[in-house]
Parts: sequence; structure tokens; C-alpha cells
Amino acid sequence: MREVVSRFHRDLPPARLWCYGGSSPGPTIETRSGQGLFIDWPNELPARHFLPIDHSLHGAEASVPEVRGIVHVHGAKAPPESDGYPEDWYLPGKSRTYYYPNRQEPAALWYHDHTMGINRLNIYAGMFGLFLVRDKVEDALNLPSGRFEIPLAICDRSLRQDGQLDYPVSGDPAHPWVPEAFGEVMVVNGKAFPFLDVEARKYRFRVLNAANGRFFRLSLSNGRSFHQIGTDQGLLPAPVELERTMLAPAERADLVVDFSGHVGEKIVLKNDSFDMMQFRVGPAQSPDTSVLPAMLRPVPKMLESSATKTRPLALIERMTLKGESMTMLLNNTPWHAPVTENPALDSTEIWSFINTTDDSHPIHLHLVRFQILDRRNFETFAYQTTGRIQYTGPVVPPAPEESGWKDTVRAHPKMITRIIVRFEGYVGRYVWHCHVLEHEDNEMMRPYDVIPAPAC
Ligand SMILES: [Cu+2]
Repeated sequence: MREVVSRFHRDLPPARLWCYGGSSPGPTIETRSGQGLFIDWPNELPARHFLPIDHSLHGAEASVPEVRGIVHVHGAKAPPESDGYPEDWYLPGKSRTYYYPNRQEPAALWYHDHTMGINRLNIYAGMFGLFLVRDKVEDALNLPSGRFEIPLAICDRSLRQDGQLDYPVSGDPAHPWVPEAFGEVMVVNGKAFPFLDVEARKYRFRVLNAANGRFFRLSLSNGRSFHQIGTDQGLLPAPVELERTMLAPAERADLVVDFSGHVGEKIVLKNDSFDMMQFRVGPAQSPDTSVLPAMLRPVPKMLESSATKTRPLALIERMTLKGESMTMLLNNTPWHAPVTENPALDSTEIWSFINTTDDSHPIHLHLVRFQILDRRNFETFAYQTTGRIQYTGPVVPPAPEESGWKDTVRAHPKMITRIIVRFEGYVGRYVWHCHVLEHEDNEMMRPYDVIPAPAC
């Protein structure tokens, strides 16, 4: 973890960034399924933070050192002592050696800061990178690879005239926290509105939404379709042909885009009406021998009957008398309250996110992968006043492109979103949280415990 300077654009002055290694995004870590690795994560950040800390937030009090770091590999099935618990932060001059067993299927994971109370600032400063897991089964599919497989870490940032990062504040110096931070500059792999020279052939793009709060709805400017072949935790059973795909913060999409037949064209990757980046299509230098297979990898459907427990978990927003957002809560419970979610190792549970708020919240559980069961509209006023659930719409199954293994799910406003999850791997303390980083830093995060399986 260190400070660097880097230009978002050739026409802008260098900006101060915090990152892993020497760039933001940090180096893409390539791993093989079943091959564990150790990573040292020395904190070499400077003594002062350069973004506005809110000392009224839990865990970021004025008594706590302002520069702290702790890394979490998002989507990793890692033991608790290597998972990056938010309160386990350490100071400049210190380091941690973490162990990642990688006993999990191939997927595009990502590493990022997870420090209590300042996570949104550290990630906004640039502290994230990709962490790819591969295996023989995936290799055998002959997907586009090598220089035809490209990670795209997308986010939005606000930049000042001098090219420096600007993080929004509320206007109240005692409580600078804002409920959402959106930027007007679209940034892909650390560059504002970049272009990429591509050949007229198939490419595989490992897309990560690394934004603090922006949801991206990606499409191509020529209206052509592409194929989504994977989601957060790996390959889908079969490619899904799409004209657009949605990514909430922390979600990933594995896309195959075919540029053949488009030599000479400039195709823009769009987020609705915003431009993200441009592909400049040139002739293929060699025949495209890669394949878009009809079938990718089986995703056995988890049955509701395998769950031994259903946890109703309300997502709540608390407002001031003036109607401004104060905080958002999971299960109406702040971070420091005792653990309430304590699944047994190797048990299967259904978690039912009852979203009473007007926002979509991307909910992430550490350690595990899960499947989305369904979403359904409900009467929020009746729920908030009586606790009773009255459905007001039909059961909505997950879209085909989210019907694989997930680690982050969009809990839509005024809907109940249900996931099914098996708690495999390790006993110990983890966290689950909203991945809108402003929400996460202001109480929308809870510890949970995987407890030993009961003796038979
Ligand atoms: Cu949220």
C-alpha cells in the first residue's frame, strides 16, 4: 500500500493516488485453483490522509489514527485470519502476511481495502486490483486468452481542475459523510475515457465495477449484442446473449465481445448515455482460434429444501427530521451490536433481504458463494408498521446472467430478495455488508460467525 502519482488523462496533471504496488488498479494477481499463495501486504502509506474523514462515523473517531489499511480479497474462500476483518487494520510501517488457499472454482475476484470507517476513502483513493483464479477445466474451453483477455476495472471519479481526486462532502464540517458519491469522469483501468486498439476477433473482458456507489448498465454504441459467460463467482452454465448488462458496485461480468466484421469502426462501451471507453477495431493479425462454447460449466441448482434456516433481514434507512439520510442498517442493527447471524459450518440457509429503502443495495457476504432464488415486491408501509409481509407482485426469478454463482446481490428497493447459501470452508468471524461504500462505512455492515457444525 503506497502513495503514487498518476495521470487519469494525458491532458490532466498527475493526481495523487493510493494503491497496491505502483498503480491503480494494482497488479492483476493470477492464481490457479487449489494452489495456495501467501501475500505480504506492507502498509507504506504516508502519515496523513488526503480525503475528508468523518470522525462521527463508528470506527473513524478522532482518537483513531487516520491512516490505516487492511486488505480483503473479495470473493475469496479464505480463512478468517486472512480475510481482512475491518477492525484488524494496521498502520504505516506495519505489514500482514495473508494466506489464500484458492480452493474454489475459477472466477474474477478482486482485492481492495476494507478499513473500518474509511473504506470508502481508501478505495476511492485507488486501493483495489483484480485477482483471477483459473483451472484446467476453464483452460480447456479455449476462451479468448493472453492479450485477447483483458480485465476492465470501471469506476467513476470527480476530478478537480488540477487533476486531483475530489471526494464529495455534505457541507457540515462535523459530519462530512454523504450517502452517495458519484463522479462525472468515467475511469477504466485508471484512465479517463480511454481507448483500446482491438483486432477484428473475439475478446474476453473481465469487467469489475470498482465504483463506490455507481451502478453501470453497459452496452455497445453500435447496438450489437455480446455474450456474458460468467458472473461474480465464475462461469455461467452457458453463454447469455445480451445487448446490455447491469453491474452494481463489486459485481463482475465475464464478457465475450466479437469485433470481427467491424474493421475500421470505433465502438464505444456505454453506461446508458455516458461513454466509458472506445474500442478501435483493426484487422486481425492472425486467425481467431478461440471458441465461445455452447456449454461452459455446470451450476447445480441449490434446492430450497436443502436450507435448514431462513433469516429475514431488513434493510433500513434512518432519516433526519429534515429528510436527509443519517444511516442505513442491516437487520436494524448497528455494527457494534452482538452477532445475530451465526450459521453452522456446512449448513445451507436462505437469507431474505427485506429492502424497505428507496435504494438498490448490493449485498455481499464474505467467504461464501450463493445463488439468487427470487425477488418480489412487498408493501413496505405495512411491514414497517406491523412487521407483516404482504406481497404486491409476482415472484421474479433472477435474470439469466445472474443465474450463476454470486457473492454480491442487488437487493432492489421495495422488494424482498432471497438468496440460498451454503457456509463452507471455515469456522470463524466474517462480515456481510452493503457494497455501496458510503453505506458500508456508515453502519450498513455486520459481523457474522460461522460456527462449528453440531455433533451428530
Ligand atoms: Cu446500501
